[in-house]
Amino acid sequence: MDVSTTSLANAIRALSMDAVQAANSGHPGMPMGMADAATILWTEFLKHDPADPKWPDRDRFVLSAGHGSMLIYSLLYLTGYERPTIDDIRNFRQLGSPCAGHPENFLLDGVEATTGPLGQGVAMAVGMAIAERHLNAGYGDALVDHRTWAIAGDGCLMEGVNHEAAGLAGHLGLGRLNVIWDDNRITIDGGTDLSTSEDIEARYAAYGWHVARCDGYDHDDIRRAYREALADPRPSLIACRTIIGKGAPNKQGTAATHGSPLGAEEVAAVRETIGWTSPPFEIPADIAAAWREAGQRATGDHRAWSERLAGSDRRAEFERRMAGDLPEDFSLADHIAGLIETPQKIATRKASELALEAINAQLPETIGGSADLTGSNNTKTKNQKPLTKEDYSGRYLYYGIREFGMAAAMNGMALHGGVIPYGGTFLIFSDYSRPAIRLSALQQVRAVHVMTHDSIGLGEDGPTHQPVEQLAGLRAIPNLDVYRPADAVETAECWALALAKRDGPSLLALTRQNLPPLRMKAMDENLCAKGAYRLRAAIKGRRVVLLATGSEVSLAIEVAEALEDHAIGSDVVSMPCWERFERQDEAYRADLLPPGALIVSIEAAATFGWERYASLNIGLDRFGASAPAEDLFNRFGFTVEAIVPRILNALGVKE
Ligand SMILES: Cc1ncc(C[n+]2csc(CCOP(=O)(O)OP(=O)(O)O)c2C)c(N)n1
Ligand SMILES: [Mg+2]
Repeated sequence: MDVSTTSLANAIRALSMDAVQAANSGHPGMPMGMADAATILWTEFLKHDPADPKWPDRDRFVLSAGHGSMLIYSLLYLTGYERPTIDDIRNFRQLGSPCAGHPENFLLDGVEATTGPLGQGVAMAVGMAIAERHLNAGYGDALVDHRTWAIAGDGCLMEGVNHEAAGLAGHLGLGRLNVIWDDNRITIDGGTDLSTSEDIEARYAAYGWHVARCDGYDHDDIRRAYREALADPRPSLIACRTIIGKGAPNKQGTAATHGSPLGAEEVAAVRETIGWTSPPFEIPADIAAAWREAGQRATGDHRAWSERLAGSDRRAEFERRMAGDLPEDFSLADHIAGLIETPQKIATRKASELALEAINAQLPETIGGSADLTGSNNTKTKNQKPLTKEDYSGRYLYYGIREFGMAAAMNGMALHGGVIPYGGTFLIFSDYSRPAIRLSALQQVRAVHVMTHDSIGLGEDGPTHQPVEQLAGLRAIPNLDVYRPADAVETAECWALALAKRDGPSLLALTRQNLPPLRMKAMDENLCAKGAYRLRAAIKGRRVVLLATGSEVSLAIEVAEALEDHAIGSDVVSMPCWERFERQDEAYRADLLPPGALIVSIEAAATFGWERYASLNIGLDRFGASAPAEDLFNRFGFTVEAIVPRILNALGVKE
C-alpha cells in the first residue's frame, strides 16, 4: 500500500488535536510533535500484536510523557487494538472513557504503565527491561526476547528519579532499553533554557548509555537512529529533535500547544497546513488500512513464538508465572509451625528474612533487593545471588541508594510480569519512594515494600531516622496494604498475604529491635488476614480494649495484665493491617471494638488516624530523639507505668 509515513503521522496529529478540542482540555503539542517518530516506531520497529495485547514476548512501550496520552490512544486505535474505539477517543477525558487524561494501565490493554507523574515512566521502563533480561536468562531467547521502548519528554529527563533509573540501567547494561527523548526544548513555563543548561546527552553517556540523535521529521534519520539503538549493546537514549505542536502554523514551537486545545481556528489552520480534509474522528480509508496492516507486522513472530512455547517443557511454569499465579502448593505453614515449635525473640526484620528463606525457596519468581541497606533490611536470603550485568539470572538487586528509582523499577518489573519484586529500605525513607508506592497502588501491581527500622525502636540514629508520620501517610494511600506485624508468626502471615495480593502493593513495617513471640498456638487460619484479631481476651469483666500494632502489641499485653490487677478486664487486639480490617463486615469489627468498652490505641507513631477506632490514643506526636531504644520508649511514655494511669484516668477509676 502506498501511503506515506507523513500521512500516517498526520492521522495521529488529526486525532490528537480533534480529541483535545472536543474535550476542551488536554495536551495536543506532544503527540503532534512526536507523530513521525512514533509512527516509525509503531509501524516499523515495535514488536506487538494488537489481537493479543498480553502476548508475553511483545515489546513493551511506555509513554513516559503521559500528558501526551492522545499519542498512545491514537497508536492503539490505528494499529487495531479492540479498545480504544473511535467513540472512546471521541470521549477523551470524559467519565467512562478508557481514554483518560493520562494513560492508565488498568483501563486499556496496550497501555503498559500508568504515566503522568513525570520521570516515573522511564524508571518503570528500566524495571521492565530488568525483568525481560532476567526472564531471558531463565527461559532463553525462544520464549523471552523483546525490547522496552519509552518516549520521554524534557520533564521526564529533568526529574530526579530519572537520574536514579538511568544510573541503574547503565550499570546493569540494559541494552534492550531504548528511550526516545522528545527534544522539543519546551515545557509548560516556556523554553527549557529558563531552567536547564546541562548537557543531557553527556549526562547519559556518563551513565554508560549509548546516545543517538536524529531529526524528528527526517524519516530516514529516525530509522537510522533506531537501528543504531537496536545494534548497540548499551541502553540507548535517542535524542529526537522535534517541534512541539508540529503542524500548527501559528502555535507550533510554543508552550501554548503543550496543554491547551489549539482552538477552532488553529485546528482549521492545521488541516490546511498538513492537507487533512477529513472531518474529526474520520481517518481516510487508505490511511486506516495502512495503519491496520502495519499492526499485523508481528503476527508471524507471534505464531512462531506460540509454537515454541507449545513445544517447551517449561511451558506450564512460564505460563503460571506470566499469569501471576503462585504455585498451587505454595505455603508457609511448615515455616510457621517451626516458629511456634521453637519460639524466638527476634526482630520482625529478622522474622521477615526467615519468612523470605521459605518464600524464595518456593517461588522462583521473586526478585529481592534493597536500596543499600541489605544487611539492615534483611532482604537477601542464602539462595539469592546478585542480578548483575554479567548474570541476569540473579534474584537479588543491589539498587544502590535510589529508593524512588527502586520502587519505580519494581513497578516496571511487576507490570512486565513473570516476576514478583520486593525491595527494602528504612521506613523513614518511604518518603523518598512514596510517589512510586502510590503509583503501584493506582496501577494495581504486586510489589512488596520491606520497610525496616519502623519507629523510635531503632534507637540511637535519632529523629532523622525515626518514622513518626509515615505510617499514617502510607495508610492513607488507597489500595496499599500496610502491615505492622507483632512477632515472627505475624510477620510470616503478613508475607503470605502480601504475596497473595495480585492487584496491589503491600508494605511491611518491621522492627530493628527484638520482640517477644506472642503467637504460641498452632492454627490453620491466617489470623492477620482479617487485619485485626483478638490476641488476648479479658479475664475479668471487659471494660477496655487495647488496640496495638507491631512492637507495641507485647506492651499492650503487659498493660492488660496490669489492668486486670485493678479488676479491669482488658482485651488486646493486634491490628497488623488497617486496610484488611476495613474490609471486614460490621459484625466482625463491632465484635473486636465493642461499643461500651474504652478503646485505647497504642502505637509508637503519630496518633493521626487512630481517632477513628479509639478514644484514647497513645502515640508519638512529635519527633523522636537520639538515644538507646529502651530509653526512648521510657521517655515517650510507652511503658506500663505511664499507660495504666492514663487508662484508669479515662475510666474515672482512682488508683
Ligand atoms: C512529577 C510531575 N511534575 C509536574 C507535572 C506537571 N507537568 C505536566 S507536563 C509538564 C511539562 C513537561 O514538559 P515536557 O516533558 O517537555 O513536555 P512537553 O511540554 O514538551 O510536551 C509538567 C510540569 C507532572 N505531570 N509530573
Ligand atoms: Mg518538552
